[in-house]
Amino acid sequence: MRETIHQILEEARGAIGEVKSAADLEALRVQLQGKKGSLTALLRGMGRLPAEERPAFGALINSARETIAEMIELRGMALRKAERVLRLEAERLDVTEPRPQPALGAAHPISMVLGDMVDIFVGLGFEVVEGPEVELDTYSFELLNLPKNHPARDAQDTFYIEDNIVLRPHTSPVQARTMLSRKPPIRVICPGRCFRADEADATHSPNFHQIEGLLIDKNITMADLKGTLDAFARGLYGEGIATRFRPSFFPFTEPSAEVDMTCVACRGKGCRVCKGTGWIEVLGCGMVNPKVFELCGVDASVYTGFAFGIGLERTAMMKYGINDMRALYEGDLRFLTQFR
Ligand code: 2NL
Repeated sequence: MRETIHQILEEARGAIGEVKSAADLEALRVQLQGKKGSLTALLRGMGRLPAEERPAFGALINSARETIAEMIELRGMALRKAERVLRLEAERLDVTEPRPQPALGAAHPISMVLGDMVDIFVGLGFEVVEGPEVELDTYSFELLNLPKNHPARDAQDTFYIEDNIVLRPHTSPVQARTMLSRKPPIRVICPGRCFRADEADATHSPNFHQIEGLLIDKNITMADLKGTLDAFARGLYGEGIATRFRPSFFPFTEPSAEVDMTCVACRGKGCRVCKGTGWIEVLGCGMVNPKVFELCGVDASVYTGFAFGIGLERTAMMKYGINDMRALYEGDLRFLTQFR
């Protein structure tokens, strides 16, 4: 009997030592300690022993059971520790490991010239104001001295949503709203998206961008306008860039002018870009028409002011040498990321 118990213990020790995982150890434990285990079988067979020998054998078997339980417990601890080490190693995250770099984007050329212009005008004391792209006819036309039946209001040029609602064809409605809601002095620039019913080609897009500026105070003259635009031209393209005014017409300004800048490509010498003239047309401007002041609640006997409008597409094309406006809207990243 002692022999048998000794043998059972040695077999258990060997089997427990060979088990390689906590799950296998549990299966072995059930086998060794369960109803079908060899010790259990011995215990059952005890009935055949003489009564006086039973307690000693019972104690012997129980001690063997305890020894096996201890061996299982120790092996279990060792296995769980080893498994933990493996798991931690597998879960280890090296936060210093270099990763593939995500593709770097670039600001859109329109956004870049917009940023440049806003910086310049903010430096001159202007404030950025924005307004809705879907506008009332009143702010888009009526208050800007573009009465009903004016050719610029033609449905051929303007996107109409309803009789009185349009996609704004310029950002002037933002200035009209500003004049109606504030008292002079006013110094604002109004950048934003505008819409006109044009066919897309190399120089037109039904959706384009503008910055308009408006300055109103006492004793503002065309000299202030000229000085402001000179500072703008130098800010955008550097020293040595001048502006030149040519007479023009806009319903909202009087007098009105179109403004050329020294050609940036040849610095005024004359080249293909400026068709030999040394000048490039960049914007339209003028002294605010007293009629517009009257409609927008500004006292024209006290205040004068100037306004201007600049197309961002034109400016971006000039600055970056882009010859087709459609390239700005096709979303080809190989094209768009080359200007950063
Ligand atoms: C151009 C010409 C211009 C204005 C815009 C304006 C706005 C108000 C009052 C007076 Cl509320 N004027 N805007 C004035 C002159 C020219 O834009 O060729 N833009 C691309």
